[in-house]
Amino acid sequence: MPKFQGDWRCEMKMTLDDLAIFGGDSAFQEPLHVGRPNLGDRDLLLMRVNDMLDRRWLSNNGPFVQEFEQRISDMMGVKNCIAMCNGTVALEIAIRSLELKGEVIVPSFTFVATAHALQWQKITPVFCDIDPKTHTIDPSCIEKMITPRTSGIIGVHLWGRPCDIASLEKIAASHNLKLLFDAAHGFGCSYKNKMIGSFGDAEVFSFHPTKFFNTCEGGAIVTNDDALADKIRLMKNFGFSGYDNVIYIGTNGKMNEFSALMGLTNLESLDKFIAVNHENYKSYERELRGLAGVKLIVYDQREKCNYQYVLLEIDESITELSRDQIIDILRAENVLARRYFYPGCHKMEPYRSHFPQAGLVLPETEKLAKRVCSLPTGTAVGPDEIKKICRIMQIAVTSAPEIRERLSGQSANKSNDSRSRYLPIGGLNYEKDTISPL
Ligand code: T4K
Repeated sequence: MPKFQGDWRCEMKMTLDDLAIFGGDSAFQEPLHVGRPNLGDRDLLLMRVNDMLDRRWLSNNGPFVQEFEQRISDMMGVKNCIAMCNGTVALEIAIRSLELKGEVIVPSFTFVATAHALQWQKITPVFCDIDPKTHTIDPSCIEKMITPRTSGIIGVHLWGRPCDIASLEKIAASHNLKLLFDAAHGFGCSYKNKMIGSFGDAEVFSFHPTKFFNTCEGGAIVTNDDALADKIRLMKNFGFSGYDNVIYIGTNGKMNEFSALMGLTNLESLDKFIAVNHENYKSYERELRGLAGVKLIVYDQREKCNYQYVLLEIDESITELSRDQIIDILRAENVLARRYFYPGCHKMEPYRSHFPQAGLVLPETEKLAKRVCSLPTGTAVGPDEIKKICRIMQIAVTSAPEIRERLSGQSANKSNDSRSRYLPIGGLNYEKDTISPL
């Protein structure tokens, strides 16, 4: 049985038999999730809750929402912020207010909400490949996808790393297309030293609990276009312009007062959240350095960054273990690593039925979707947990041939047993649960 050298504490795993997937105790008693919410000062939060209750003003452009919108505008250096009930509805309203129609070019490598926000309004998402270096939409692939039906481009600042905004602006201007950014991951990040939030015709944030900054549920559209902002304000409130006067078709996209006060409170701790994320990122970088076939994504040190995603690219041809095998090993240890954003929107319904050949023009998306693995970070983990997680990865990768052999023995033995013994941790059957049709 191989032994492993290095600096580990007493609970550190040392041999293959220590791995939970082969019968050892799980490294963590409680699951370590990707996307645990960052929470600000509880006393301040409760004081604001009391204010809200005293005022009995719970929604409909209340004082906390107004204060929240002003704070975000000031932070981003953008003229208008319209707070919303979540990022998906914010995307839908942004798309509608920009009068996008026909076809819109989007990356397939994103959370499915980006594509759904279009499809929901009977607009065809045309999936574009990504630049493998940045994971964001590849501007050099866009022009050949433009048709007479194309009305816009949506770039996604994935993992908080900005798109190649300058190139996208150039393409949009030369083809008279609208440019919208899904900035769900981009809160607190910058591009060329300007905060994300003021680019394109509009940008959309998500403030979901899994995001670096949350308002329970929430989102916002930010834009420097005053006329567009007026339209968005109407649309998110049924089209009401004063009592009894509806001047536009609208929906209910309003943020409520609790979300806004949660946001105001969390905003006061942003620097702390970033510092923790950054320290965690540096710990992962240190602990994984030199591990062949495992690459941690890099953030541009010249820019502001929220370090919310500790994302690995696993090159199976070097690790000799697939990304999924490594995730299985981690999950057995209660480290609930995720495959964001496998398998790519084009392989989810309804898109895979609409465009069964889409993969042919998405080679980088398909390659990356098989490699990514997102690890826990945020205020719920620290250096000790990270050391343990990385130790598990080291054992896995340095003993790949033996692990593969044991895993294939296990799956042979499992043929009479419908569920793996470590599945109850997440209960996830990847292929079945993640791409089952509607
Ligand atoms: N565009 C992009 C690029 C996005 O990433 C998203 C959302 C959107 C648009 C749409 O914005 P929203 O409409 O959501 O505001 C999650 C989120 O539901 C989703 O908001 C997010 N992206 C996406 C990346 O992740 P799941 O399926 O991973 O969520 P779930 O329930 O598995 O939670 C993830 C982990 O977080 C779990 O391991 C547990 C932990 N967690 C979660 C919640 C909700 C907590 O510890 N506490 C919590 O309250 O989709």
